[in-house]
Amino acid sequence: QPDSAALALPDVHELACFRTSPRPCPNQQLVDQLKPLREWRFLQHGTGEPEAISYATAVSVIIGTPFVITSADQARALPKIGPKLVVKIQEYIDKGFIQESRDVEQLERFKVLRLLTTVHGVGHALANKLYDDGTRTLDDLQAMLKDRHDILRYMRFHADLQEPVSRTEVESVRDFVRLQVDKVLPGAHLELCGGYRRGKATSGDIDILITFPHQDGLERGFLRRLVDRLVKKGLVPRDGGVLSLTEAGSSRTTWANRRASLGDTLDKALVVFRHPANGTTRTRDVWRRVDLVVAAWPHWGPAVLGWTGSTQFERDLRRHAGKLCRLHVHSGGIRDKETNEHVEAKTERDCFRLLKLEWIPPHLRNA
Ligand code: DGT
Ligand code: MG
Repeated sequence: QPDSAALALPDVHELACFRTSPRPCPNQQLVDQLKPLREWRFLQHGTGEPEAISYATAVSVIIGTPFVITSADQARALPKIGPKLVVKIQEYIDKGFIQESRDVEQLERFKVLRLLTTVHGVGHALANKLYDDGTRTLDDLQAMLKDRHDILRYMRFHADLQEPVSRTEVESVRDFVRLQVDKVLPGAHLELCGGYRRGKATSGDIDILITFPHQDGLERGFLRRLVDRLVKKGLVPRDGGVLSLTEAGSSRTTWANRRASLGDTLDKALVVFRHPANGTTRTRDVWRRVDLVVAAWPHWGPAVLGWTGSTQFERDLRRHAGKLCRLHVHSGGIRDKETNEHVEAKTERDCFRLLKLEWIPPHLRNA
């Protein structure tokens, strides 16, 4: 097997937290050709399944490859790239496109599953079942899911929520939220995370993290009060605007339980937000998806790190942390796997230091 040393090219690490992943990347056109194939696996198997993850991991390696791939040998020398993918890369090098990718995009099943999963609450499993039962359009979906009142109520926001959100609009929504945050409890710090923080030109939703700097405990109960206020002000519709509200403390009341929990320990509200037209060129208010996440100041670092993404970057980060550092990393904090104790990390840089990683700025985490 050829190795990259023999080809005099830099080694590409198998984990995204050791690579830089810019957008666009040097092999962007190849990556764009592979994206439908990656999505096809997500739609068939779900994002958590090995089939989908291994494909996403391979595409992510290509995103993190710092040179233009010009031969099958170069592709073979990369980690996580299997023989079938090497064949596709060769096809791309020869022809400039990948036929299977074009074919997949034309499949009715692909197009319909893609459409159905744009609806909040419809995952790959339900979408596949609906398709098998004959669902082809959003009208069909609403007819099939007559007893899912959450989904039916949500449909009136759906068209607006499909529009990509520009960076200026993301910032404008943040400013609206900030005004209300200050009314509930002054002194908060807001940070836009997700794709926006990674430099994406447009976002699917708006991820807003909130903390109270140099204070620990002030954030408890804050999110519910904020959401109540947003509803009262008409910025979040009372009827179906709060898609979910989870308070870490409510399900895990004792500190011991909270410490032992593996999942997300942050308070989080997924809402539909009314973005008022005033001050914009629009003539009407529009609906936007906003995730509001509240983190305690001592664990601000892992919260920002966890909500900045990309998903693949987070996945590889957790893998590295668990294997090499014996640490469990999640957006609620970093824990020592042996003692189960939380390790304080106020900033993202603290997290990188704890994980013995070189700093990677957010715009290079588009893995
Ligand atoms: P987008 O919104 O489609 O333009 O792209 P992103 O990259 O902003 O994706 P998004 O908003 O789904 O997620 C942003 C990051 O936050 C991503 O790395 C995963 C993380 N994240 C999303 N949902 C959750 C959650 O429920 N819990 C935790 N801990 N992290 C989440
Ligand atoms: Mg987002």
